[in-house]
Amino acid sequence: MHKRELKRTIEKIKKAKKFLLTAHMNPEGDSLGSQLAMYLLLKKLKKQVVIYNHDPVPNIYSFLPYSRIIKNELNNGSFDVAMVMDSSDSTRTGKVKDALARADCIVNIDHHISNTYFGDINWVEPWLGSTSQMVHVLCEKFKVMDKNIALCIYTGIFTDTGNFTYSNVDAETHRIVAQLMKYNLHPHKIYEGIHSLCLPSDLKFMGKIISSLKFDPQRKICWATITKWEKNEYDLTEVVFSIMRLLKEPEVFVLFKKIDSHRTRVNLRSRSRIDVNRVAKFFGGGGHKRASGTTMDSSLEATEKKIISFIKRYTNGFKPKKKS
Ligand SMILES: [Mn+2]
Repeated sequence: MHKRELKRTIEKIKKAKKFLLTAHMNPEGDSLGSQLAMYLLLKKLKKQVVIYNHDPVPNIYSFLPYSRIIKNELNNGSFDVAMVMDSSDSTRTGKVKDALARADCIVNIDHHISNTYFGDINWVEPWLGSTSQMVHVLCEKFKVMDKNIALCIYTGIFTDTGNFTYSNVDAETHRIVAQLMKYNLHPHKIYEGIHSLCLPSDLKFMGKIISSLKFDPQRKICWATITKWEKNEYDLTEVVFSIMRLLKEPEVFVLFKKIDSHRTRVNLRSRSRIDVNRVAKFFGGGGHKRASGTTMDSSLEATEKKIISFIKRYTNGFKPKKKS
């Protein structure tokens, strides 16, 4: 834990009065969970707090307490502190970036290894599984934990660890979750709320993706290309990866989504050895060692070629075990 930056964050929370909270675009469990937990913490300390996000809250996360207070528009006004949660770069906050300039101090609270240290205070813990876990540290410090905060933090940890299955899960993750469970949370309800919203058309679409999977067994890469990605309320990205992960051998998983004829979204995942943040970074993106992404200004076919050949080179020397 970065003690000095944590201490500076705590001092700011104590001294400042007006707070702006935000996180990255395309909100998910950790960005929403960490913002709402921070909101509730600051409210308990009698602070003025506004949450302002680029995108509306997806329906699947509307169960999070106070999710309705998140604003997508903001009037003029200034802030003592802007807290940017779960964002590797201030540009990832989208239109909120302009409002950040109206704060006296930017506190950057994040766990992405690709973080650019854009804040005045940069509390960045790349080895932690979620930003929500960082907010948990603050809630313990200020002794404000309650059922609503526990639900927000649980959701953030749960989603950013792939339902406690990623390699960023450790004993500490479970210790925290054990504490949160004292607040009478219902993991099965949270799971179903987030994961059981597929439509029959979604499953048919998944079938198409699965039948088009490609493999490089030597380099242990598995990938799919999608020419028509429906942006549904229910984001199928993680579902595709969880299906790919059923395969025993691959180390790297890639999803290529065509945006238009010259733009392609690339999502990367790895199991335990390959640092996909480095791959994404090389192509102008970023993220975590085990989960990252980038958007490229090239066609689906050209992007697929570039990324896969780069990963092949990157994993060169990464030979499958010989059968004895
Ligand atoms: Mn996160």
